[in-house]
Amino acid sequence: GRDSAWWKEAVVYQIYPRSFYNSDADGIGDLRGIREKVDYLDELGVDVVWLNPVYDSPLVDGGYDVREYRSIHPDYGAMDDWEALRDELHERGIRLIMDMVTNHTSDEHEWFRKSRRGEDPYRKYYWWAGGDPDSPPNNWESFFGGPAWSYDERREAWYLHLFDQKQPDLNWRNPAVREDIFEMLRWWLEKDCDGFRFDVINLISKPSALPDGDPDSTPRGREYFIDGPRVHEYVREMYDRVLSEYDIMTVGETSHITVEEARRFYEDGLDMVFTFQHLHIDRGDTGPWDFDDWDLDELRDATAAWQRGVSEQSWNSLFLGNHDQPRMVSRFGDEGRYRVESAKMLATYLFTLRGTPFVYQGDELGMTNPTFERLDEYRDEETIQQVMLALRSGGVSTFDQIREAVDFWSRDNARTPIPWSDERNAGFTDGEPWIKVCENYPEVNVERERDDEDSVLQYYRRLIDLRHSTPVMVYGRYAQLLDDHPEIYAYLRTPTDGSRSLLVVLNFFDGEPTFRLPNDVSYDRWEKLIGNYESASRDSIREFDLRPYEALVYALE
Ligand code: TEU
Repeated sequence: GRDSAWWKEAVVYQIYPRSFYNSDADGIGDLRGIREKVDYLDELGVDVVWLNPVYDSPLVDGGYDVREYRSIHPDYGAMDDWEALRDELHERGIRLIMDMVTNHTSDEHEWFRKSRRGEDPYRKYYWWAGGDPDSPPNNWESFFGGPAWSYDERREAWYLHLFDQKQPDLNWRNPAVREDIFEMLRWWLEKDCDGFRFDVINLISKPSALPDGDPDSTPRGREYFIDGPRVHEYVREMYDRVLSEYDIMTVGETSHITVEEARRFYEDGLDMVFTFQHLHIDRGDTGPWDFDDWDLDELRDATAAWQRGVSEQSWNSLFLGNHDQPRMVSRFGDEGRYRVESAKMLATYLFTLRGTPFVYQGDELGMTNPTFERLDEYRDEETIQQVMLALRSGGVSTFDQIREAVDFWSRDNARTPIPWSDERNAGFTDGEPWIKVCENYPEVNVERERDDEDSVLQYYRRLIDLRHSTPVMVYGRYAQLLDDHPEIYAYLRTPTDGSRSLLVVLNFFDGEPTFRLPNDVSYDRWEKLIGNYESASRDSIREFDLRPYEALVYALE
């Protein structure tokens, strides 16, 4: 049954392979590199590894442009390296889930090459539309900026791409497309992979009429392709025909989704989805690269909506960062003076809510955004395209004018190599790294944090242990306290089975506010389970002052 399941109790660790560890001095992280570091994952205590795409690909979008689903890109190794990694992980009891990109393929995928030549049975594998080569079929926009349509000279027709023009969207209305995808999923499951993270799964269905979108929305057309008309039918079919036959974990990436939609995906058979409301609180409204201040009310409201609306009825994922987002400590904490304290506080938030926590590689070290000095230090295609668009549109005339936005949002913030030591290139490679290393690696690195009891890394280990040994941390109900405190986020996790409750108190800023436990919360005994400062011996937890970014978890009996 789904009431208690291994994936609810699991802690997931996300690996961006290009930046994890380089075993052969070509400057690019690889599968053997990950294998050499399996001890590290084991010591950390994680249960599942989610691997970002490693398939054969022209790599215009970090591998989210798949050329061949059943093979490994030579940058990362070969299929036997993947098998060896899988075995090594399985020996330690760590599961391995793959990133599955099924909304689109690369334009170099065989299906698209044949489709563009009009060859059967691939002719209708993508979204083709005829018409004037000067005007696209509708006004839809790509998530990477610019029109979502490109004209293909060979086929003399337009094709749809919600991302890069080298990422044409598959036509899921065509049953043969679904059949081919299902077969490919089965192929990976038969190879003993333990599940999938489904890339942009809520974008796979589009209305066949392809109507124009509201001109004021970003990206234009979103009301038609986000949670499109047949999306649940497709996901359910995928579950019924493939996923339901295996003991696996699945998580759908679903941007801009509502609470109701998230519950429906769970009913369709996905174990959980990634929601983004809490990562929209600092987005501005004048375009994709605008940013804004956020306050604790916004974070609490977003978190609570999902805790109440999804986690209790179905199941939720918990995350504050991934390979597309700024580093969580730079964004929601303090990357300067209180880097260590705030990284630990945010981790406490992540691990004490109801749902399955996802740790993005490097967050367990308290990694920050790097400083890129020049445009040519960026590697991410989205970053480069958005900058070019801004320059071309005439809104800005130099890179420096949009520098701040790029510094803030570029996906490369999260893609710098894992700092293993304070040696050259942070011990990531003996060659030249494919992207610069973050400049604070002499301080922020694995070797140093391994030896330091007070490091962010050691705190993550303790949190993961605690989660494994404390069922109420996984299954307890979320009961919010102090509904509108501007600095303190506090909640109880209350047991469904009569065990102890948890009290979680998080100071989200650098002030020293006073915490007051509401009078209706009663208990006989209390015990501190974890916190990010030396224990103050306390006579009572009814009222106390917090230190900057302090996080405290108490068990109440
Ligand atoms: O991202 C999907 C997504 O919603 C993007 O709009 C993302 O939020 C944006 O790029 C952030 O700036 C997924 C993958 O995680 C991403 O790496 C891929 O580029 C994208 O799908 C296309 O496959």
